[in-house]
Amino acid sequence: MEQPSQERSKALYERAREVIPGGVNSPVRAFRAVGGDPLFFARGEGPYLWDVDGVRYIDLVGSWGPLILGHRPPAVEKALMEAIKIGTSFGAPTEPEVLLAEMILEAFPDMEMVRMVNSGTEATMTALRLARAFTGRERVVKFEGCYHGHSDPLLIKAGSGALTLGVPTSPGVPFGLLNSTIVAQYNNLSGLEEIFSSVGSEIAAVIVEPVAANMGLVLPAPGFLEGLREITKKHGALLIFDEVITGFRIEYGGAQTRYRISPDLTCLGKIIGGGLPVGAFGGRREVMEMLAPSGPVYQAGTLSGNPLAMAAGIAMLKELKPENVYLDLASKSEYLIGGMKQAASDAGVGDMVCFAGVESLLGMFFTPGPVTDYAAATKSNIEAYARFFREMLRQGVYMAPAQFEAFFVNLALTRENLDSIIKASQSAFKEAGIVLHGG
Ligand code: HOZ
Repeated sequence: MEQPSQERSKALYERAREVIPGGVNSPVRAFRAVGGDPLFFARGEGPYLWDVDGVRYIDLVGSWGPLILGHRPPAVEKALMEAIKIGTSFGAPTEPEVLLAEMILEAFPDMEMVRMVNSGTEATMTALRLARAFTGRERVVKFEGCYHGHSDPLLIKAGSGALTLGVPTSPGVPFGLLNSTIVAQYNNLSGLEEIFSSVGSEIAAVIVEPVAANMGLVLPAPGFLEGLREITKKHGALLIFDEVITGFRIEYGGAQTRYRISPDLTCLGKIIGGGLPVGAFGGRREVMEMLAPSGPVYQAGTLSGNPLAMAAGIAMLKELKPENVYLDLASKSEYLIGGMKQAASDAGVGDMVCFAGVESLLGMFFTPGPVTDYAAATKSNIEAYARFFREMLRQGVYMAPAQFEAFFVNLALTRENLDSIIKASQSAFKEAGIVLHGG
């Protein structure tokens, strides 16, 4: 199968490897899991990305989720242009921070206060510190295959790039933390109950992706999130929802609104900055008021509440507010997943592939499934995914360059784009079938 020219990407990759470890600033981008060299992108517009060799791709990654409106949505671009005229960073309070905080609290009715940071990693890292301080306990529970950024206590049995590269527990994480982070199985409430019945009084918090989207896409089983709420409440531990991917994505108020669960703390990320570097965490007032300067728990940052990120976030959330936005996203997603299922079945691999989706957050495994946890997710045939990915790319569709990620539908995708993706998947599933059928 002939690939479009990647001459300039290759040259840039060569240069990059001299000056950036692995040639990339975030590991999954290196294409190690799918083979070939990474693409370097020149620009994006609406549903498309163009690489530096001028090849156009329909984008199903959307900067790993935040680009719900597609690339360069006019409202966000206009807000950024206005903001840039005023100044790019003050390291001091500004009005847009207050407005974005109000908008977030309106979207998440159980959140009473919110603090802006610069990334999802910072949000989850600080949420844990806060939970420890609030409860006076040290240990935290996370679920195998969930990814909450790359702070030490959370880089244990982690998903996403860590799983893709085969280092779910990274070297460099202090040995002592292996004891303070307890790893449980996603969707297994009895396992969690056992943990709590033996060391419940030491557990400060349970942190979870309410829809796990970093080991591929794994949905919460009915009752799982309710069970987490019940168990944590019973034992006086906090429940932290990492909604970096699901917040404002699966609906305006995130997974907690959809599944009607009220966590104690919520972490948000890039979506609330329309793709600019930003994160936030928020929750109950009595917990949040422990943060400095109201309380003693320290967290700070010159770029926290950065005016450009705030302006982009406010514009983005305004665009997401009308109700039909999520209906439109859902109908595009349904159409896409229906077409891809049909394509898999036409290619003779329908019973060897399983799909999952919540609104515009989609996933696919090359295993019959069901995939309910990390062990099942890692049964996916990653060579089949790699072949599928390469054929999609050859046909101009850019998907996540790793099996253990989700894919994301955006509002800029037209029916014609969706049909092109489905058409490309017909031959991509055939390619994957060569591996799946042992050819
Ligand atoms: N680990 C991120 C996705 N879950 C990838 C981030 C990136 O490469 O930009």
